[in-house]
Amino acid sequence: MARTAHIVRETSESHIDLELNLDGTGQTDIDTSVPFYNHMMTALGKHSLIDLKIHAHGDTDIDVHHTVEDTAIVFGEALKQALGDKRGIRRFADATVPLDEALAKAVVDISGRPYCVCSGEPEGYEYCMMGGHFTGSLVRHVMESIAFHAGICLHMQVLAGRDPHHIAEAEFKALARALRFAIEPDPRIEGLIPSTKGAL
Ligand SMILES: [Mn+2]
Repeated sequence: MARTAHIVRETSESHIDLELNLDGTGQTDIDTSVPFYNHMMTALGKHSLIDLKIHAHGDTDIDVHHTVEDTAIVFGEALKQALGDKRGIRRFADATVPLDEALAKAVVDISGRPYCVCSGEPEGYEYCMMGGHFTGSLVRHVMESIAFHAGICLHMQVLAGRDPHHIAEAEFKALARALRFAIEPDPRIEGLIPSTKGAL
């Protein structure tokens, strides 16, 4: 069965049209109207090997917050939908990714239980502005929104870093790499659900 999803979400604050294919090659078509976020979501698609199309716009004249958060919510929902009953996946994975001086580690469990723990951001990271419009605080907000709406457990640790752009990009790439392996079919358990409960 194709592991794909297409979700359109419209509110008074944003319009999100998102399509993904978990068994892709990392092809992306990302236009969220938020340049720095385009860069991050492109990296997420590229390094997770998820084909990802996102066309989003919203009330960015107020602040990019709504459009960024709502895009993350829809990405999480689409991930959950495309995973279906999670049959045959590896389920657990971790990845530690550097970007020059920055180093981020992501650990995921495609558990069906939403949880997110983020740690290690350097002092003041949340107030840093990237691309003139994207604050460091949004990185954790995006991670939480994805985890909660996908129904996955995500631990994100910033292990090192000074430049906020490097730190954010290492976090998105670490998530991408961890997701890539966690959602990948495990040939040793073909068709089985990787849980002693028999359901995820
Ligand atoms: Mn918010």
